[in-house]
Amino acid sequence: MRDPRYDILFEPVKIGPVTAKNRFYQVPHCNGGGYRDPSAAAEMRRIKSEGGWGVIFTEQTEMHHTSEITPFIELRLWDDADVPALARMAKAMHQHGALAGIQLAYSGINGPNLYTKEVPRGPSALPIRTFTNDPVQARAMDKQDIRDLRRWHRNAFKRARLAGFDLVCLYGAHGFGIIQHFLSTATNQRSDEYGGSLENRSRLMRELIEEGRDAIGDTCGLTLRLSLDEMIGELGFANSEVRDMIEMHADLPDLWDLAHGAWEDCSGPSRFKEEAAQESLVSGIKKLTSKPVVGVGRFTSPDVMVKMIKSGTLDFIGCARPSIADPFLPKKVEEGRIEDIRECIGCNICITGDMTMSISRCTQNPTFMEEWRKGWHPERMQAKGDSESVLVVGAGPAGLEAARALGLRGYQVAIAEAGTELGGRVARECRLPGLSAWGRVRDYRQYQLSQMSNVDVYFESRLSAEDILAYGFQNIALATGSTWRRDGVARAHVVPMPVDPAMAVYTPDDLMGGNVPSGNVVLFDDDHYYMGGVLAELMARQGANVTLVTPSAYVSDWTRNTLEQGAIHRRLAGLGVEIVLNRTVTRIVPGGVATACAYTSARHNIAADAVVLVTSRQQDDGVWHELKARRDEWADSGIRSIKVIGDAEAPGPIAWATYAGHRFARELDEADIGDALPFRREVTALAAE
Ligand code: FMN
Repeated sequence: MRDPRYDILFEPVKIGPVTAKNRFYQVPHCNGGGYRDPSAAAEMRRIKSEGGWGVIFTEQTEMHHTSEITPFIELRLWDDADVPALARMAKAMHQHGALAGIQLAYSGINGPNLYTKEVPRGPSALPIRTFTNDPVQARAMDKQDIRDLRRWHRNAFKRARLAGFDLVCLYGAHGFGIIQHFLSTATNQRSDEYGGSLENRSRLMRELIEEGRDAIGDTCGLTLRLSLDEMIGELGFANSEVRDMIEMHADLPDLWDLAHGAWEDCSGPSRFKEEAAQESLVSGIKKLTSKPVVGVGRFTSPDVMVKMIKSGTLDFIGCARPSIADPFLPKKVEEGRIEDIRECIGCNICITGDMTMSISRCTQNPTFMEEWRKGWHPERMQAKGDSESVLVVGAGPAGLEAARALGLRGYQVAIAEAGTELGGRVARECRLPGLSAWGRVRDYRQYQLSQMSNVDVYFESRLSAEDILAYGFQNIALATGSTWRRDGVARAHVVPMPVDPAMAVYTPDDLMGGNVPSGNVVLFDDDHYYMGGVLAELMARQGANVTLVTPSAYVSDWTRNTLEQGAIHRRLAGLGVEIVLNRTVTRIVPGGVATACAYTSARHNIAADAVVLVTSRQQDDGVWHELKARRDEWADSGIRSIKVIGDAEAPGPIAWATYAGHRFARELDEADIGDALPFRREVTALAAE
């Protein structure tokens, strides 16, 4: 039963000619699938319809071939051939009563056109502004180009309508859309009627919307997505001017969709941004227009959502990441199952699917983008197979997810944890600066397990191979985790690095265990994800004088894929951490470290009282090897299967561990598929010769 205080979230709201059944609005988000995996993307959106969202959008859809963002894989609406796949997506969104929305993007100076080889166009002749700094420039559009662009938009609107969408959103946010490029004096340096005054800079936007309305007719709503502040200083389209523009064109679109800054500002990870972080920037805008307003802010708490509506700040609760972590968020609020919400942890691993052109993952929801590929549902598991019992050894993210999903299937599950708390690495890492929300990986599963009568948890149970053989469980999952290496082995050193035995050498496990060095500390980061930067922050906050040395050209290099690399660099620099890039620690010597430039033979020593090695991890798989060696005893012990999963198999990010746990649970007792591909995929059909 729904708590009446959440009733307001379930009121229907009109968007132009259509009505959303509630205020839960899934804003556009890509998923790494796009045009390459349209069935996977469509099924992912269908699941959100089942989960109760009132509005569901596609990701950005390239609306014309003269503006595309290869290598990133988004949707395309280049010509009629793209309509059927999009129609399937719209149908999937509709299945449980959501409004289906498509976001149209003309990327202007954000589209390098690496695939189509077309010359990019923008309001002014400027270099393409992409993550990848492509050596390409856009030419300034003349009047004919603008007329062409308006016609292309009308065509795209008609195709979107043909595909069955109820809402079309023009993308003018995150520095990614041509509308923003015209609105901002940073990118619009024109002197004709499309440049100069705010009225002139918004002319193209007005023309596209007015003409778009004629093209889509009166059964489809038209929305506009803008950033609340471009966040690039004086020349940018700043919050005050955004407000002026909204006041000037108050009722032009059917809804104002207010995102923020560049993508990294808008999708700020929990390490740097709280829930509802944009509240002050969006507050008051509703008073400038009679049209509904949607805003974002990693909303996972229904109470915060209610506050946003009741305070008159927003009409719709926009969610991207929370809808990925829990596609059933609205349904759970509706059914009064608040504790069952699988809250987004704000790690931004979902974004890495897009950034690495692979396919998205979610730490909390391992079924994300596997709904079609593997037939995985985020809330349901198939019934158990023909065995009865499973012992899960280790209660880190892999073990917890395995136990939860196995419990749902109906197995008798015992989870044996060597320590005194659940969570494994998550329990340790969520105590590091900025990572407290990561504890939700544990909290969600801890609560779910507490509700299952067929799952028992045992603490202080460090099991030996002997114990496991004696206990009589039919299936065993070994999720025993990993330990950070103390010998420096990773990428720069594939064999142990020379270490002076008198020097104090620490690993991330030492620091997470409370053993934090002070004085002059060198941290060598050859891991390149978040851990090095987080530990440098921890030590600096505790007063150490930290020098972070990394062979990479960026501090915490891989976090460019989670859009937080800039924020990490800024924070460390602000804390006085000295950042030494393109340099390797070659050995630990008396009184410090010897280093070498990554490119030249330049060498120098850095003095240090202590050295922290953030390099790689070693699997804690001793029990697995013992059990493997005793394989001929398994049958007599009643054991049908033993599998090592998660970090104990091969260390990776937390999302890899929850995925491994989930996969183990899905595949237990299932038929062996041999050499067959373990997922579905789409293969381009070639015409027969
Ligand atoms: N915003 C867009 O306007 N178009 C996109 O295609 C798009 N892709 C995104 C992909 C991912 C994986 C994520 C996490 C966000 C994306 N965004 C995109 C931004 C979101 O729409 C949203 O504004 C932002 O993530 C903040 O909302 P949240 O806190 O609910 O995630």
